[in-house]
Amino acid sequence: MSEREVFIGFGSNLGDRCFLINQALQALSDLPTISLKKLSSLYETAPVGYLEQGVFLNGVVLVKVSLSAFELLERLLCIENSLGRVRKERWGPRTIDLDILFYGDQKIDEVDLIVPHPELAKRIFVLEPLNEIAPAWLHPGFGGTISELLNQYKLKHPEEEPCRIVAASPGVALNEVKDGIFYRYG
Ligand code: A4P
Ligand code: MG
Repeated sequence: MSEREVFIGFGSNLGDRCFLINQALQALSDLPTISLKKLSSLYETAPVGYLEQGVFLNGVVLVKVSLSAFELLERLLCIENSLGRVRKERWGPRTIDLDILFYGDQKIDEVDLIVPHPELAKRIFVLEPLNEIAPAWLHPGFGGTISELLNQYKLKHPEEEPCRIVAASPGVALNEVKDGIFYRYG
C-alpha cells in the first residue's frame, strides 16, 4: 500500500499527561507501518466543550502511514485503550485522545470515521500546533491552508488567549517527551 501523510492530533488531561503523550508517541512509532516525521510543540490549552475538567496538553504529529484510514483508526483506538482511556462522556476527561486530522488529501464521511476531522477549524488547540508544523497544508474541504484557517479563527475570536507552549519542539524530527521536555532523537 502506498504511503500517506497523515496528521494525528493528541490530547491528554488526566494523569501524568506528558508521560501518557510520550507513551502514545512511542507506541505509534513502534508500529512497523507508521513512521513519525514531524512533531509540534506541546501546548497547554483550556478545555473546549465540557468545561468542568482539567487543562489539556495538546499537540500534533505528522506521520507516514501505509495503512488504510480505518486500519489506522483501529490502531489508535488500541493505543488509547492500552493507556487507560475510559469513555464516560463525550468530550469528557481523557488520559489520551488520538484523532485523525488529515489522511493525505482524502475526504472520508463514514459513521465511525470523518476526515478531515470536522471540528478542526473550530479548535485553536489543533490549529496552533498544526500551523507550527504544516502552515501551507491544504484543507481539502475548505480549499485553504492551515495558516489561513488559523488567521480566520483568530479574527473571529480576538478575545481568546493564545495557547501556551509548555515544551518547545524543533518540529523537524522524531522527538521524545521526558519530564515535559521534547528531546530530539539523533
Ligand atoms: N471518529 C470519527 N472521526 C474520527 C477521526 N477523524 N479521528 C470516531 C478519530 N476518531 C474519529 O471518539 C469517538 C469516535 O469518533 C471514535 O470511536 C471514532 O470511531 P472518542 O475519542 O471516543 O470520543 P470523544 O473524543 O469524547 O469525542 P470526539 O467527538 O472525538 O471528541 P474530540 O473531537 O476528540 O474532542 N479541549 C481541549 N483543550 N483539548 C482537547 O484535546 N478534546 C475534546 C474531545 C474536547 N475538548 C478538548 C479536547
Ligand atoms: Mg477523539
